[in-house]
Amino acid sequence: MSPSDQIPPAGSSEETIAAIATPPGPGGVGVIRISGPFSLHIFQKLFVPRHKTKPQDYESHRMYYGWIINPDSGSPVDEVLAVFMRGPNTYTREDVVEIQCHGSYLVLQEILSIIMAGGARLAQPGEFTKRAFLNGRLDLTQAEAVVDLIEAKTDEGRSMAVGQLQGRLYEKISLIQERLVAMSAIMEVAIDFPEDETDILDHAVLMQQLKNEIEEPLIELIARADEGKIFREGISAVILGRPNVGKSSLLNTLLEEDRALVTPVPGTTRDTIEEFVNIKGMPVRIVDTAGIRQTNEMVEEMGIQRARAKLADAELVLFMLDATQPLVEEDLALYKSVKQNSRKQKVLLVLNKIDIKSGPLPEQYRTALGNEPLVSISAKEQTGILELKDTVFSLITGSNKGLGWDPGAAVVPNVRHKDALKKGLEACRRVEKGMEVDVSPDLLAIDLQSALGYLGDIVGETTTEDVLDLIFERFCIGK
Ligand SMILES: Nc1nc2c(ncn2[C@@H]2O[C@H](COP(=O)(O)OP(=O)(O)OP(=O)(O)O)[C@@H](O)[C@H]2O)c(=O)[nH]1
Ligand SMILES: [Mg+2]
Repeated sequence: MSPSDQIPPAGSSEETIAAIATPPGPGGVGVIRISGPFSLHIFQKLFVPRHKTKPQDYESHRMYYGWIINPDSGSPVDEVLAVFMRGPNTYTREDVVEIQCHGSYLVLQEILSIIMAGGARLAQPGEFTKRAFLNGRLDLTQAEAVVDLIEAKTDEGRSMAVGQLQGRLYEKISLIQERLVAMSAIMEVAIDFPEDETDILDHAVLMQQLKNEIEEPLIELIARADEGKIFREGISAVILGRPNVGKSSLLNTLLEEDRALVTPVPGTTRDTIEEFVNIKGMPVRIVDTAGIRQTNEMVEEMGIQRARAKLADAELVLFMLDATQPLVEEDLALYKSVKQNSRKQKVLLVLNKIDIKSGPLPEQYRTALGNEPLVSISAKEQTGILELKDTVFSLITGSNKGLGWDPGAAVVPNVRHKDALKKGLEACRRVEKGMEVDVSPDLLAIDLQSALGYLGDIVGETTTEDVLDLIFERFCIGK
């Protein structure tokens, strides 16, 4: 039978999938990826190589130059370079073809639709990586690292993702799994030979092993997850203050570009504006908002509502004051609403325009604003910005010395991993308690198995389909 007789029905895992792998918009080069058993078959129907090549003669991992032709009309579509890679030495472990054409969205769309007419179906987001995982090329932590790497916003986040992609978390988890398996094996022997149970189960020794070799590494990983979260996902900081204090000027200064409109007219910013800023390796989403005051103007009022809504999402409030003005009722009312907000964020007072009026904080401010940390800056002259960044960093991380660990070398679990690690740790602690009161080995074995199950969820051995779907939904199409 020729491959064309065998194109599998829709929905089968044998289906060949295709997608545009490069982002939309014009670019020098665009890439289309095809993966599955019919990749080469589909490809050779639409590709005319410069040097005539029979389908069976395509060499794996070799670049071919030629033209993509629409097989129906015979008309040329684009001049391309293409590579056929025979599984299993590919990203998905399946047969893969990658076509590099000119980076025009129309060209890419046209080639993709010809490929689909040839028998492939459009890949779902993350489906290439999901296949790589299902075919055993990556464990689940490595698959997740692919998204982290694509989405990393700072060097620290990037190096954490690379470490995980290299399998560092997987190795750590595997080692703990091995130790749990060894301990379970001892339990099994004790269950099988109850008369020798006391010789086999030396609880003092086992408990020590459990603590040192299993629980301690778990505790260490859990702690690192909290520190890592802010570098992987970043935090959100909202700039709040009454009109004209210089909020948009601060956003622009932090971004080092004229992102938001700045004018002397109070009420300039109407919508919220959000951009990422790298603060000592921590991706911080800075949200500039409409100055908050009483207004009858509908658009401004909508902006103010948005500003208040953003307050609820933020981990940090940069509460901005104008050093050239006395505190007014509007400042105080706003400050009060920040403090009463249920989220109880950290607040940093930012006293702006010190290029016009410097000096210590007026007593009136301190009495009204309590003991919040304060930095004095000039958004316009860009003074005090380093101190502002340092203070933001130490408020969030609780340290002013920088990280204290190397994200490139550390193993940093994410929130999903942390959750499973904690459950695994709880199961181990149940084993420990059980040993203290001499419960029977079959009960200890149950908790050991449950700990193993949680670690299996992390690396993808026992993860449920729903969780897998959630993880791969985060990917873009073509990855
Ligand atoms: N001298 C001085 N002027 C500043 C400073 N920061 C902002 N300004 C000026 O203050 C005015 C208001 O600045 P914006 O950044 O638009 O203030 P805003 O808080 O975003 O104002 P709204 O969007 O209306 O709420 C502009 O004329 C800025 O040039 C500063 O540090 N020093
Ligand atoms: Mg503004």
